[in-house]
Amino acid sequence: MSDLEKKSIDPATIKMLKKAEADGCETIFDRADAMKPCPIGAEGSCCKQCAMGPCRVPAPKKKEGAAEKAKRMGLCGATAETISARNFARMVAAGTSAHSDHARGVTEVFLAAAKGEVEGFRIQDEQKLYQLAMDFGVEIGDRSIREIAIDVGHKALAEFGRQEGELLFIKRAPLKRQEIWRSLGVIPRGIDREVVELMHRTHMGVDQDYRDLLIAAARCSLADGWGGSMISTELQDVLFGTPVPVLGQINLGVLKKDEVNVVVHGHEPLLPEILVQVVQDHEIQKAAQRVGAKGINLAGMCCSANEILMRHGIPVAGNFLQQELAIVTGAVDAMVVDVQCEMQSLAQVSRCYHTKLITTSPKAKIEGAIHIEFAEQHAHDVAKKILMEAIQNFKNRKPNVEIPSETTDTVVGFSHETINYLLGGIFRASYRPLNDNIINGRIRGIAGVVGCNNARVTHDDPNLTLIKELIKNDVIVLATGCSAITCGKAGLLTPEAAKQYAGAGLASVCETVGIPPVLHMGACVDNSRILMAATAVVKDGGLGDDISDLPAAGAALEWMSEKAIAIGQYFVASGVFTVFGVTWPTTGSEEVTKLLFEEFENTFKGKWAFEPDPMKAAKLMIEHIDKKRKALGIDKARERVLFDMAKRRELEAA
Ligand code: BF8
Repeated sequence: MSDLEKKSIDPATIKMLKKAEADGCETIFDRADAMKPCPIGAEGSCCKQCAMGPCRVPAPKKKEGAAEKAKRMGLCGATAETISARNFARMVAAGTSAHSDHARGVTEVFLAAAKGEVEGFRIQDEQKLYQLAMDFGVEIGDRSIREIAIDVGHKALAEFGRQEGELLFIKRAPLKRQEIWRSLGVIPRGIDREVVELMHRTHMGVDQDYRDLLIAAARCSLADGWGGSMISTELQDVLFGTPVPVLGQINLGVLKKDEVNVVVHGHEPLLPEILVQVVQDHEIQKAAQRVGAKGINLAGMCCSANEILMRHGIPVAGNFLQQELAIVTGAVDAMVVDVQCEMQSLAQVSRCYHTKLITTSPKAKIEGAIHIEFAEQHAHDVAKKILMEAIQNFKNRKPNVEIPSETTDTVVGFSHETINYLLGGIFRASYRPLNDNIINGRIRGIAGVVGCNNARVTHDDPNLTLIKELIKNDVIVLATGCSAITCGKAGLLTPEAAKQYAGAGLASVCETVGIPPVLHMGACVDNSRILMAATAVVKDGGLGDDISDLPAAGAALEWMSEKAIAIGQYFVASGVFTVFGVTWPTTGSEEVTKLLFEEFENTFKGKWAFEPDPMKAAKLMIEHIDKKRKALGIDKARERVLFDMAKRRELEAA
C-alpha cells in the first residue's frame, strides 16, 4: 500500500492529494503526518480549568496501589476521574450547544416565515406542522396554517429558555424509556439550561464526583437528541419539505470545468435553500454565461450538502476531509461556509488557487475570507451577491484545473416518515413490514453508522468496512453526516447495491420494497430521525417495549467532533449500544471508562464501546444484535431463514 493509499480509500481524494503536493499546497493530511496528537490530552487527562494548571494527571503505566493512586491529582486535588469526566462532559456540552444553536437559528427563521416577515421561506409541509402542533399541545381546530405555525414557533423557541418541567419532545420516546429517564433524574428541563449547568458543574471546584458529572452529561445530551437536534430536523422539514427519495450524485466529479462552481459547506440549511432557488434565476445564469461559463453549478459539502441533497438532489462534492480538496481542483469559484466543521486552513488553500472563501454567519468569521452576512430579511439579495462574487471570479481560474472524474449515483432522502410510507404504503403507513422482517429474521437488526472523517485514520475506510460487513450480515444501516456521504461515494446508496453487498435476507427485503441496504437519513442533526425511527419500531410492537430491547446498535468509527460525543451520549442514554473508533477520550481514567462502557448498561440500558478495528466493531455490534434477538425470543426465526437461504442456494445451484 502506498503512502497515499494509507490516507484515503477514495480515488478522487488520492488524485487531489497528488495534485496538492504538485501545486505545493499543504492540506490536513500533511499536517496529520507532521503533528501527532498530544497523548495526555487524547486520554482526557489534561485539566486546564484554571490558571494553576494545566495539570496533567495521566493514566498509570501499570497497576498502582491505592496510596500511589491517591497522589495522582491536579493542584486543587482533582482526581484523574474528575478531570476525565469533566473533559468528557465539556465535549457533550459543546456538541449540544452546536446542534442547539443551529436549532435556535432555524426556529427564529421559522417564526419569521410563519409571520410572513421573510421572503423565500414559507411553510411547505403542512402535514408535519399539524403533527408538531399536536406534540406541542397547540390547538388546531379551524385555525389557519399561519396561526398554528406561529404558535408552534413560539413553543419551539421556548424550549431553549425553559427553566423547569420537561422538554416537550421527551413525550415522543417510548413510555418505558421516559420512566428510565425520570427514575434517573435526567429529563432535560430546558436546552440552554442543561448546557449552562454542565459548563458550571465542570468549572474548577464545582462537581467533583465523576458519576454525578456523567449523569449530568447524559441529561445535557438528551437536550440535544430529543431537544435541539430534533427541533432542527422537524422545523426544517416543515419549512423546506420532509425529504422523500431523490436521485443525486456524490464526489468531487460533480464539479464542472465549464461552469461557475459554488460549493456550500457547513450546517444550517437556511442560506443553502435560498441559493438553490436563486441559482436557477435567469439573470444569474445569464451573468454566468457572460463571463464565458456554460452556467452555474451549485454543489454541497458536509452536512449542508446532505440537507440540499436530500431535499433537492443538489450534488455533493464530498465529506469533511475533502473540503480542502474541492478547492485543490482549481475549479471552485466560491466556497460558502456558515458554521461548524469548516477548517480554518480553507483560507490558506484558497490562496493557493483562485477560490473566494465566503463566510456568512455572524458567529463564524475566518481571517482571510470575505464576509457576506446572511440575514433572513434579505436572503435573496445575499444569495445573489454571493453568486455574483463567484461568477466574477470565474475568469481568475488558473490553468491547472483538474477535476477528478469520480462521481456516484445515489438515492437519498429516507426521512423517518418516508420509511414509514415506503414500507407500509401511503394509506397504511407503518413500520410493520420492517418489524415483521426483523422478527422473521430476514433483517437481523438495525445499525446507525454516523459521524465524521478523522485525519488520524484512513479516510472513509473504517466506516465503509464496518457498513459493508453489517449489510453482508443482514443488518440494515441508517447513515447520516459524513458517513452517509462515504456510503454514497462507495455506491451503497442505490437499491442495486443490495444485491451486490447485502446478505440474502436483507437483499430480499430491499428488492421487495425497492430501497438501498443503507438508508441516507440526512445531516448530523437528523440523527434525531434515527431516534424517531427506533421509537416507531418499538411502538409498532413485537420487538420489546423500549429502544434498548431492539436488535440495534450505533457506531461512529471516524468521529472527530465534540458533536459526535454529544450524539453518542444521547444514543447511549436512549438505550443504544454505541461503538466509537479512532481514539477514546476517557482512557486516562479506568473508572470513568468503566462507567461509560459497563455500568451505564445497568442504568440507561445502553453503553459505549471503543473499537477502532472496523471488523471487530462489526462483530461487537452483531453480537449485541444477536443478544437482543435472543432476549426477544426471535433468534430461532433467523436460524430458519438462514436454513431457507442455504436450501434455496442449493436448489439454485442444482
Ligand atoms: O455535523 S459528520 S465532520 S460535517 S460533525 Fe462535521 Fe462530523 Fe461531518 Fe456535519 Ni457531523
